[in-house]
Amino acid sequence: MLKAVCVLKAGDVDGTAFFEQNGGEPPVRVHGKISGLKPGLHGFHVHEFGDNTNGCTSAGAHFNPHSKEHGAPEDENRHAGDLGNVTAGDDGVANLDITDKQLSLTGPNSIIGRTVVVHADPDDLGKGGHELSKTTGNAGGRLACGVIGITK
Ligand SMILES: [Cu+2]
Ligand SMILES: [Zn+2]
Repeated sequence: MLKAVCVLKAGDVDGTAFFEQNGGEPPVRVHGKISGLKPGLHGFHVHEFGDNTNGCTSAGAHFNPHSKEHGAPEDENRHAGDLGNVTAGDDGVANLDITDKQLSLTGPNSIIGRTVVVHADPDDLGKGGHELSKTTGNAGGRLACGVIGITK
């Protein structure tokens, strides 16, 4: 079992995402929780770089090794890093439970050393008709982020 973890912390936002992959084969399961969010949907992505030197901005764009358009997690045409939205309840807590076929913790397109970002606004999954829909899902500012690291 390959395992990785990411701590997201900024301001009131505090979260942990755990990643697990059995034998290097899809899918990757993501679980954990993020607190301190505004109730509702928040875009949730793996971004290209594990660089937080200038905060979450230096994490770059969505991880997109196959040069595809931004999309929903269930779309074939999506960035590898497109994990859709997390949903915070009235208590501001989002429980993560994602099973994804395009992420990997091994090989040339491993997400180890890249950054997870949780956004201020909902990801429109490429379907919002906004000029940013096909690149970012128009998910707004980067609330908190963290680099994905190997764990035992
Ligand atoms: Cu993002
Ligand atoms: Zn994307």
